[in-house]
Amino acid sequence: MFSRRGFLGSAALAGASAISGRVQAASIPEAPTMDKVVMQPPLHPTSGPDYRPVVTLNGWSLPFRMNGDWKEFHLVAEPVVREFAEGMKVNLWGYNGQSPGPTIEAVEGDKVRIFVTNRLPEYTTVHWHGMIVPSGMDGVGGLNQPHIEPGRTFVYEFEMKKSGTFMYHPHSDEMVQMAMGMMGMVVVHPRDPNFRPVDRDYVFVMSTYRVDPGTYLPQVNEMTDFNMWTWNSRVFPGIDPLPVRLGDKVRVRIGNLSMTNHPIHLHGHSFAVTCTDGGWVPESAQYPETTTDVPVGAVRVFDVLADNPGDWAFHCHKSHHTMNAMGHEVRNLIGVSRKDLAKAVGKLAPDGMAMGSTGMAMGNMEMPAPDNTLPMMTGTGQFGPIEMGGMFTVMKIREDLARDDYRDPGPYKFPQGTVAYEVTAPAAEPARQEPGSPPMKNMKM
Ligand SMILES: [Cu+2]
Repeated sequence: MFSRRGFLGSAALAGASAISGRVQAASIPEAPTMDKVVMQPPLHPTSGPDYRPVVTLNGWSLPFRMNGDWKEFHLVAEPVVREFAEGMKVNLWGYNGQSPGPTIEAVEGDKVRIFVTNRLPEYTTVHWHGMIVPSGMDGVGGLNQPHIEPGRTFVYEFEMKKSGTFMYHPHSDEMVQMAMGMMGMVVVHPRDPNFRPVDRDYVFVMSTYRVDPGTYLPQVNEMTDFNMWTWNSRVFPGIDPLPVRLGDKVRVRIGNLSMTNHPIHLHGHSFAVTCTDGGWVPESAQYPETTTDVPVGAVRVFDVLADNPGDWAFHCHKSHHTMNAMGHEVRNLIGVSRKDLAKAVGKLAPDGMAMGSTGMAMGNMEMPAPDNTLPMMTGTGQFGPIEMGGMFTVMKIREDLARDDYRDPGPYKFPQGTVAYEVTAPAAEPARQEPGSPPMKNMKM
């Protein structure tokens, strides 16, 4: 799980209290840190009102401590190494050991005190996206507060005015710090546990990076040409599956702090968007969808009844977002004869490869890859190559999962006779319509 580190000595403490001046705390709370990239079990509340905690894909929730009637958290902004998927590690900036930072969970009406310590080489702030806070707590450096210089700790204090799903990120050298992975989610549970309860509650934030093959650092000045499309700074096949018990009501909360929109699609079901970063969508305004677009700088939350067992793809519907580091200069060669092409490509780039003349399926292809990058299309299922990357994972709906069991149940055991199959028998002559003839005229029934 997480480790606790003795965080601040007395010198830092004195500095911190000089900045905030109003902290009643005897000490700054310890800052837990995470060294794992797999989904941690939900953090059930140990005090205050009850709620069903969320689980963060490839992430965790930040533990808090009570100090009187204040809930106290401690975020540490710092350089981290994040594994995008096995075979690729990237130097990012994040919080408490990982990028994105831990999910902050609280309850509507809670008074929270969030300590932010800056361990970055430049100043930072934290903005609480979508949350109704006093202006001086809004975290826009220069506008609402002085920037937090390296080595300093600031305190944000506010009441959780409304329940819902929100985000946090710096408002200080924002382009660089967000391109480096500084972000996280905030979930505020309704005070009434009977308000739209669900059985499983997933949360993640989307971000994009340009990390050239063979390098370890995102290009922070990139504006449009990203090549790593991530959910919680992970790409398929590194993204956790979403295990679900058949019949569960499931909530999925999705934040978007990338620089483009993502149409998120779930197979096998229809769902309704029930919440945005602005608040809960009234039931009368909800409608069924299978894909919902998550705009830049927004949150979309959908609720779905998991009534269809199986392995269901769950992904961004922009097909270049379900790929990893791709070469953009690959030409479309479908239908082009390979004969002269191989010669031409060989002359230009001895190690080059051309897109196949029947498509790009790579199931049977083996190529040397440069250091620290990932294949464009990858992953293997029980029937062969999946050929995905980026923003793709699987919702695994099973009858035999326990209530709070989030372990990967493995591949779906398809009931006999329920999988699409090859036909080898000769085609019979079916009754068919003649072009131009009235419907059914020549049909022999
Ligand atoms: Cu996308």
